[in-house]
Amino acid sequence: MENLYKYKSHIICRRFKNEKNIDNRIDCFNFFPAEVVIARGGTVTWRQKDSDKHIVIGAGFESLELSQGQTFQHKFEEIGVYDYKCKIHASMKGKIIVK
Ligand SMILES: [Cu+2]
Repeated sequence: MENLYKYKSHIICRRFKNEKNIDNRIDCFNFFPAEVVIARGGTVTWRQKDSDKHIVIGAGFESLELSQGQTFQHKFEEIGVYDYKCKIHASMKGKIIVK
């Protein structure tokens, strides 16, 4: 369990254990928290706080081009690990772990 959470130098990860709904912010060219654990059937909400536009893309989900203030939601029905990134800025990466 413990090794599921990795701390990266420029990204702060918070722990969410079996929470149903997660708010995820896009800010300063980072996904924060970059890695979250949710329960199966949970929804992740990405809140775009950055002045630059971003597109969230992962296996089975893709947002529109998000401007500041916009949000994107995806419900995760299947257990698994979902890596995602920004379609515009490849260095922006995140991970959703669905249990
Ligand atoms: Cu981006």
